[in-house]
Amino acid sequence: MRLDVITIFPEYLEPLNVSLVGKARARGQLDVRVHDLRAWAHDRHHTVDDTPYGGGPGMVMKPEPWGEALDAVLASSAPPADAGDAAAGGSGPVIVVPTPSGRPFTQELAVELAAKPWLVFTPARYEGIDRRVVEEYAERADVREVSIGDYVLAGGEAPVLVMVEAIARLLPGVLGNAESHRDDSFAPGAMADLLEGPVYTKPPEWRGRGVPDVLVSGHHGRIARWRRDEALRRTAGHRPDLIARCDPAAFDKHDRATLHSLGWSAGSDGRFGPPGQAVEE
Ligand code: 6GU
Repeated sequence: MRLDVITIFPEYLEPLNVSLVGKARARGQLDVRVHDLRAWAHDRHHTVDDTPYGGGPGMVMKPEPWGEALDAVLASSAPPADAGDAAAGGSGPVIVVPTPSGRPFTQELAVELAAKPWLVFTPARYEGIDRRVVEEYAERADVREVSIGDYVLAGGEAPVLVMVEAIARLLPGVLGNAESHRDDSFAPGAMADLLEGPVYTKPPEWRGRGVPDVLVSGHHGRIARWRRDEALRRTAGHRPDLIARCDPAAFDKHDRATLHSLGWSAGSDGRFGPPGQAVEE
């Protein structure tokens, strides 16, 4: 997979040389190219921002440097002769525009993007990029405006690090153990969208604290059941919205008993609701 990142802070992307992503690069599984946006700003001060039309606080990133940068990066790989139209899902890159006003970055989107051959990230600073840039490239490429969560960061570089790590670990051969992401929290279909419960390793006693007996019992069935109950407990506590959203058919008899023991009950549509939520008669 090829990844291009266009930024005014190339050094912010240094962590892409470390750990899982760094190793994937060293092995040739990832071709990462970080570009300095200011290389395409031609005035003496390499200006990339200007005041917003309509007034208001902050600055807006000028369209010209982004246009030249994206033209150069997109032209740096000639599509195969039989390539379809990029906007229609051909061989061109997916352009990922990090912005707090984008669609949520989810595990589902990570899986979708991990299947693409080429991603171009355009992390912005200031109040964002002149709107015409997204409009222009949406005519030539698959452009996704994406947010990593409901909080505001000073720029899109940290979100790029987050998204690249989530995507890279899904690439074949990057994680090592092919089983490793089957049980991920949020892995489609895995533990039916439950959070993962607690984990333990040696020593068997640490500062007077033991390990749940079931985990050293050797009973694989009981261990699987315990893990599922812990996942239900954790999810009910930290992300009640995920339980409420679950298809009731995803819960077996024991799941129902566990949820009931946590004070959850099924409504008229069969979906589980949290303790204290009125259940219609
Ligand atoms: Cl993608 N960018 C910025 N600046 N803030 C964010 C974000 C992105 N996602 C959540 N907050």
